[in-house]
Amino acid sequence: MRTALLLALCTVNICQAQNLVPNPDFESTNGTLCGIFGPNEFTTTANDWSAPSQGTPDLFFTNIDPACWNYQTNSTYPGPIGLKGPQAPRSGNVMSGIFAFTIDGMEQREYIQVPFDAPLNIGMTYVVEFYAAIADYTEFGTNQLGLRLSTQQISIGTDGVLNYTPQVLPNSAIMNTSEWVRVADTLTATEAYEYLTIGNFSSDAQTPTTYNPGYNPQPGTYGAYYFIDDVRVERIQQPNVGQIELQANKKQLVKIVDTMGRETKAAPNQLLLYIYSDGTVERIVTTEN
Ligand SMILES: [Ca+2]
Repeated sequence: MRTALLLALCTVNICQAQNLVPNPDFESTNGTLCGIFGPNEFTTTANDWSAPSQGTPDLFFTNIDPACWNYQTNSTYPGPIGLKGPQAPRSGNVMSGIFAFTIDGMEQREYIQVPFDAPLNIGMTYVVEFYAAIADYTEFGTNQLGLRLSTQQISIGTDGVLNYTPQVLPNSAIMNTSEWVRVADTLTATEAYEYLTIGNFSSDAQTPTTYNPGYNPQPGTYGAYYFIDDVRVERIQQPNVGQIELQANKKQLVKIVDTMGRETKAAPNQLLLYIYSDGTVERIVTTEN
């Protein structure tokens, strides 16, 4: 019976979880852009996403001229600005990249922000995740690359620190130059969040840095730079068996009929109609044997 009830509820809405982040993989863009991104260029190029500060996030493409600074994976751009290092997007042809930290004391940050397709439901549980890869040639890594959920857009008019507490942080400094690292948590929504922002929300003094052995000192390779791809906020399919049985127990089963209306007994692997004392009817196929 438990399996049957779960199946019945599954058909209503529990099994319809979906990623609430539009353009979660950065593949939807308003054309391509060759070069280092200036003010507003991330916002005008990445559909749905925006830069919430004067920091200038980048997009990296595999389908642009290899001589572009932001071509991946092996740009032939000669300088003078240093390359970040080769990294294939985790998905498709496009990924984002942000400074989580620049030069100690400068308090410079880059952030990316996106509105959800629909607000989170208070009390519901969600998986919240993004993938990050440290740029091979960057000077440092950090454990402060986080994700902030908010009910409203957050922004500042400088390239400084957004002073908020992120709900999601990595367990340790992200230092893996070859593999994408999943930064994720499972959260129960306490507010009807409508936005997420990714970046470092701590001051320079509160940002531990770990030296990256692959650091290639060039203009623009100082600090901590991370590639970002594949962002997800999705309600967890977690039928709460206790709750379901409680709901089911409020009403009494009157009878079970088959699709021809003949009263029958519960049986596996066929569609049966469960008729309850409150007039409701559940169409149920059990998988129990
Ligand atoms: Ca992608």
